[in-house]
Amino acid sequence: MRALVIVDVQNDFCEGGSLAVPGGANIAARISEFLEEHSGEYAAVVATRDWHVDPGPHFAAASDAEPDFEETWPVHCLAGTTGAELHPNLDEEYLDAQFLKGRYDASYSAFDGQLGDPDTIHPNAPEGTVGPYGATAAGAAAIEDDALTLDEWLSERDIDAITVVGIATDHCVQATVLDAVDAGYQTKVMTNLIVGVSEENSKAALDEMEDAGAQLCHWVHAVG
Ligand code: VGL
Repeated sequence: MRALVIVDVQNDFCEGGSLAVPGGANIAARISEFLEEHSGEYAAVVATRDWHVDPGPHFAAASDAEPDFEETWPVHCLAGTTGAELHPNLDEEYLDAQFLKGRYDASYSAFDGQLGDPDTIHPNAPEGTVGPYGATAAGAAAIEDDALTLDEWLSERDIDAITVVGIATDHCVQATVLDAVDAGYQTKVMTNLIVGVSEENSKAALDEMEDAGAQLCHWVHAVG
């Protein structure tokens, strides 16, 4: 059984966000079109979200430096804030679960994610902000201590194959695909439903994913 894993289609990674990847908003819309046609072919559809509170050197601001856009980044996707919301072009109605990653580290891979409930305001949610950048305390608390990992959640559903789409080809998509292959999933990447930070690094990332054993494929939109 196969799941679709939608990686980090969040406001901060799209136009207008703090770490905007050009083409992000368009990819969000294309993924929604794909879901409309094909969501029924997947045993599950899940989304990941970067969900930072204080991820150490992942934020250049931690060392008062400028981001290099390869290993250090502008502040982005703070837990509980607008920048960490799924982009409005992504149709959430198809999502079976969301996995949150990176509260206290970089966590590029979806397999670092844990099941979370980020958009529900719980009556006992803590108030105010937490950490140096303004993540909300409620957001930081949106992952239960014993929350399932993505791998556990997929295994419980006998899912042994995944297709990956989303942002960014040369970072979180790549890390997710390489981890998926390592964990034994039959892994596909849909090359026209991803977008990268750097064109050159994205090409290299796709080569690396293919060399690792992932299958590159693309969505052929139904005509008419
Ligand atoms: C990502 C850079 C920094 C991603 C996350 O989602 O690919 N890229 N943090």
